[in-house]
Order: sequence, then structure tokens, then C-alpha cells
Amino acid sequence: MTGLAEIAGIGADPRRGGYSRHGFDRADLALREWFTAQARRRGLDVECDRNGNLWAWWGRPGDGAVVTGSHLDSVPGGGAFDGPLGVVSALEAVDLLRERGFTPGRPLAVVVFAEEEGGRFGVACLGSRLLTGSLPPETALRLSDSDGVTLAEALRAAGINPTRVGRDDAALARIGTFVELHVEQGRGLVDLAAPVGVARSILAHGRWRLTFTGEGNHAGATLMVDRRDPMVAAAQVVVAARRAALAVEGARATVGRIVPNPGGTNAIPSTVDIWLDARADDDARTRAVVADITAAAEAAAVDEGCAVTVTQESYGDKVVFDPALRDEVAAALGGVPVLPTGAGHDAGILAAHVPTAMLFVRNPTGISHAPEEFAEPADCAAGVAALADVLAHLAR
Ligand code: HGY
Ligand code: MN
Ligand code: MN
Ligand code: MN
Repeated sequence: MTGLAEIAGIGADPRRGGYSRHGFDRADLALREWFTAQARRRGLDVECDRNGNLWAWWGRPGDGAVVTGSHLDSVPGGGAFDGPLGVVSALEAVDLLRERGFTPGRPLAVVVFAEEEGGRFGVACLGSRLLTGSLPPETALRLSDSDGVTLAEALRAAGINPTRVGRDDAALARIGTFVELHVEQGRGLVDLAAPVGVARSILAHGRWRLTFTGEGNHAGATLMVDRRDPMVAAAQVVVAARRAALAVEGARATVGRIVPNPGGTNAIPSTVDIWLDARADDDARTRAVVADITAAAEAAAVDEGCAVTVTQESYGDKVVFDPALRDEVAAALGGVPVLPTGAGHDAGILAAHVPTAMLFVRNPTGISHAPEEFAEPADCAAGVAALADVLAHLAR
């Protein structure tokens, strides 16, 4: 796709592989500039809302609009499609509708939500959570990145006034229907032999930080029996996460990030932060998995003479997309498959406020949040055509 090729050089991460593009960092700001230029080139009016989300309007902005889009940020070392495919497809769908001579009967906008992955400030879907009021602005503004830069500072540096961040009823009222196109992040559409599908639901999911505190000391001079090593306790969490998720049908638990302090090879750490991502089919199952892992963490801390604190950093209950809209969209596409997903999306946040639907494009690798994430050009084109059909149907 032309749009993906245009941004291929932005935020490439030679060390990790793939892309590292995080909210309001240098790569993200370049991507936001690229989007603004692309939208203006198409004669769309671009604005940045109070929460750093970008909107490009086809026609006059107004209430009850048909809105489509996704995000441009990535996980550390992520793929090229998660997020950007939805943004690029939205712009290309506008082109296609114009080629077809279509004029929207309702306002239509393309949106780019800020920091969807939480790769910099830790909270996923930051822009959509702030917009809908599901994250208090005072909590958000205090979030900081690994260099200690707060969200408030990052926003200010990007020219966004942090004192205006928070629930934006006017912006929300303008969304009549939201449709997000996204690369599929599993093998659902491969198994169904379909290039495009419609989302049914999103697993309940959240992130927790466990901080173990022990005693920093010398790796050579400290006898094994004298240690209070928080890394040993943290290691039990990795094993407990696997065991706890396997005990609950459909649950998933992942430790993808561990940060020891001070982080020297020849030093027993004084503290270890370890992040848990847990998901399951409903709130009760997810909470049960996390309770099980928390109990294991506490027992491991006691065994090692350490302390542990557990902090929920973000959470979203199970999302079931609007069944009437879902069926309408699937029917408008000639009866494409409807499938669930284990991945979170801004669409999942918006679904609690406005009728929301998602389109998935087949991913032959079944891999996501990794450089191998992929979609065939023909399937991307099918996604654009499907999105254009859906937008034409909704904005007729
Ligand atoms: O982590 C997720 O599920 C999403 O891709 N942000
Ligand atoms: Mn993602
Ligand atoms: Mn995504
Ligand atoms: Mn020494």
C-alpha cells in the first residue's frame, strides 16, 4: 500500500527489529505530520482534539458523523500493520469513494488515536480513554515514560495544552458511528479462508505492575543464604502466570517486561518491576487469573524476604460489539465472517459510548506485536474496498 510504503522509514527499530513508535516521540510526531499532510492533500480539514487525537474531516465537522481510523503508534519492536493499516485504509477508502463519485450524506471523518499501545506511558488506548472519560486526566498527566518524562510534559512539547485533557463530550457527540479497520492478530481469517471479517467481541483484559523490593547487594560477596533477591521472587510470577492462565479456559497471561533496578550484571537488584498482561472471556475469569498470580507473587515475596505491591495500570471489561451494527456491516459486505479477538482496540473503548464496529484483514502469519506481522497487498485492497462499502452504507 502506498501509505504504508511512505511511512516505512519512520520509527524503524534496527536493534529490536520492526518499529518502535510511541506516543508523541520523534517517530510518532513524524507520523502525525505525515497524516496531516496526507489529509490536507485530499482537501480534508485536520484538527487535533484536546486529548491529542487527530481528526480529518470530509465536509463540515458535525454531530452524528461516520468516523473511521485507528492508531499510528506501535509496541516496542512491533509490526508495520497494527494501527497504520487502519489509518492508511481509511484515507484510501476516502479516495475510492470519491473515485466512485460518492458524496457523504453525513459528516465523515478519519481519526488517529494517540498512544493506543501504551508503549510509552503504560496505559493502552490513552487517547480514546481520555476522550471518553474512562481515564481521569489527573492520573494520566502524571504517567511517565522510562526517562521520567510525564505525559503532561510530552503533550506540552507536542504543542498540546495538558490542562485541557479529559472527557470531551463535544468530540464524542460528533461520533455517530465508529468503524475501525485492523490487521487480524491471530489466524482466525486464515482458518476461515476469508480476506476480511467483522469483529464480534474483545476479551476482558488489563495490565498490572508488580514491584518486588529486596536488598541490593554484591553478586560475589553476598552468600546465597544471606540474599533477599527480588529477581528470584519475580521469576515465580512468570511461572505462575502460565499456570494460572492454563487453569482458566480461554485465559491468557503474559510477562513481557521485567525491569531490575539498578540492573547491573554483578549486582543483586534492590527492586524489580514486572508487568503482567492478563486476559480472559469475562471480568470474573480475568480477575480470578490475576488473583491467583497475585497470591503466588505474595508467597514468593515472603519466601525470599522481600515485599511486593501490585498495581492495576489499566483495565477494560469484555466488549461485545453492537450486534445490530455488526450484522448490518457483515451483510453490507455480502456476509463476511464474524469473529472474536483477544486484542484490545480504541474501538473497544468507544463501544461503550457509540455504535462501533470493526473490520479485520487476514494476517497469513497469524503473528502480531512482532516484525513478522503481515497482510497480503490483495487482502489490504479487499480491506479498503470493504471499508469504503461500509462507509458508503453508513453515510448514505
Ligand atoms: O495490546 C493489545 O491488545 C492492543 O493491540 N493494544
Ligand atoms: Mn497492538
Ligand atoms: Mn492496534
Ligand atoms: Mn566491585
